[in-house]
Amino acid sequence: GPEDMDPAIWEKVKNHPCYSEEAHHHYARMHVAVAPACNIQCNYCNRKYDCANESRPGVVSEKLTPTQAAKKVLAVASTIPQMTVLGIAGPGDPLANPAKTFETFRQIMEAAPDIKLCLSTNGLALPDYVDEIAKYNVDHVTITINMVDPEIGQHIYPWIFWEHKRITGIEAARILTERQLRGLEMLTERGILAKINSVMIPGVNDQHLVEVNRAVKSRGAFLHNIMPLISAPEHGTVFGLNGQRGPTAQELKALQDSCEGEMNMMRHCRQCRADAVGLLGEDRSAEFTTDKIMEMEVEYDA
Ligand code: CLF
Ligand code: SF4
Repeated sequence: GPEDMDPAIWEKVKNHPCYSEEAHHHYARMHVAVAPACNIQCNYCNRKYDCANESRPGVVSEKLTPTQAAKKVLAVASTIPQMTVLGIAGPGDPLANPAKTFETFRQIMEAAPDIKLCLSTNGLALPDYVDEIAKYNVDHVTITINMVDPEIGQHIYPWIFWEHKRITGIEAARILTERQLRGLEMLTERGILAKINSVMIPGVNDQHLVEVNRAVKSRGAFLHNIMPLISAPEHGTVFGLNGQRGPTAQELKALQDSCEGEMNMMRHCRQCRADAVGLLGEDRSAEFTTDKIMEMEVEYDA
């Protein structure tokens, strides 16, 4: 709440449903799926769920151009007045699609300056784009960080695409962790709030996430969101096909509890879709398909 927070930070979080537990009862967020490409491979990926970069069964999201996305944002904002935050979180990595991501932000910033902009990334390209992120007044950036030890990272990430080459194994994980932590430091230096999402993968990084928590806290992360791997063969993820299990609710809570006190832990994440619309846990995306938006009377010139 406001009593235990720097007023400048409270201004940034008080109506962001992911950054404030209280706000999520009253304020809504939406995602626009403008970012199809990705620059890394995670063993838990199925490109349907985001921010979290998570894996759950579902319907493939409709991919939008920046102009369609801006139109959609205005249509939703005129229908759902509690809509305060626009996030770009996939279905790939927003910073692997920088032209589309930043053109979307530019159009929304011009057409609807009151809407807060939010971004979720795997962090590989983040150090290259922190200045651009600051330029569009993006106040909230989520980095998905699942390890700070390349020995562990090699079991989560089969490859990254980096400087025009595919890199595998420990070397790939080493570059990824360096870039993620440097990106976090750069955000902190600029006063941009950073949230860290981590996917808890039993037997792979579950013990290690306490160390991740310390590493991100010491670099100024505002909030840590440890989420369960959702793994089932029908989801088609590498982990699912390998029979890798997700954590139980008790295991997840025990880990979150052991990190609590070190820093703020998020416990109300709903592992949203790439095109989620509405309050957290509510999905109104079907009301805002491109066909329906085109029929709505929304004033917008790109
Ligand atoms: Fe979206 Fe993510 Fe921004 Fe929120 S979602 S880009 S920070 S506006 Fe939120 Fe959804 Fe959890 Fe993400 S509940 S998956 S933490
Ligand atoms: Fe999939 Fe996201 Fe990982 Fe890219 S960063 S492979 S989109 S989970």
